[in-house]
Amino acid sequence: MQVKNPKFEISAVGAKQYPTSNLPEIVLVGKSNVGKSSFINTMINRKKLARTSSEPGKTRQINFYNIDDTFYFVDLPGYGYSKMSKKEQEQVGKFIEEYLFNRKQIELIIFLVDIRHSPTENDKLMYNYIISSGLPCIILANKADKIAKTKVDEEVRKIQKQLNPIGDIPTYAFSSERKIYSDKVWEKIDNILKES
Ligand SMILES: Nc1nc2c(ncn2[C@@H]2O[C@H](COP(=O)(O)OP(=O)(O)O)[C@@H](O)[C@H]2O)c(=O)[nH]1
Ligand SMILES: [Mg+2]
Repeated sequence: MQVKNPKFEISAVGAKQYPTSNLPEIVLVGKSNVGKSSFINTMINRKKLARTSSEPGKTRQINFYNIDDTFYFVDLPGYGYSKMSKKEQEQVGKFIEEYLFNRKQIELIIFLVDIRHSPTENDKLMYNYIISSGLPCIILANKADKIAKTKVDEEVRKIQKQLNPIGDIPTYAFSSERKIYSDKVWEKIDNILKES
């Protein structure tokens, strides 16, 4: 897809503020700082439409980006930010789960993990929650530019083995710094949108 006019639509702090249109939603899920907002910017070729931060854990809202009135990229708050109090972490967790559980127009979850590390306990909990809700999902091993090119495939396989040993969830490398990885993801999104 050639994105022409992506727009930030709303930063929702509760379900009442979600967009009322029925456009399909493609949702970024992953821990704080894994690169959810950067993913959106890279895919739509805008440096700063989605707010990225070097200070992890800032986002407590659900941000909706309207992509050419065709679908939304939905940027969820990150989980597992250790500087947030337990109570805050619980509140964020509930907000995420309520959205994922109730929102009917979710067509795809893009689950981001860091290619350099094994998935955390929180990653596993979140991934299992998504799979048990029956939501369609792909896994992206992000920040692939941070490791040697020759290691990328092997690390992607390792991450898939850890999260998805049956091997039925598409798992790809990604990097917000390197365009080459985004083609596969666009292909997947285009297919999903055709079917929705
Ligand atoms: N090298 C590299 N850095 C990245 C990549 N994606 C995100 N980052 C950096 O990681 C930090 C957190 O990114 P952000 O998109 O705000 O993460 P979010 O909290 O998941 O939304 C920022 O400093 C980004 O520049 C990537 O693919 N490669
Ligand atoms: Mg973010």
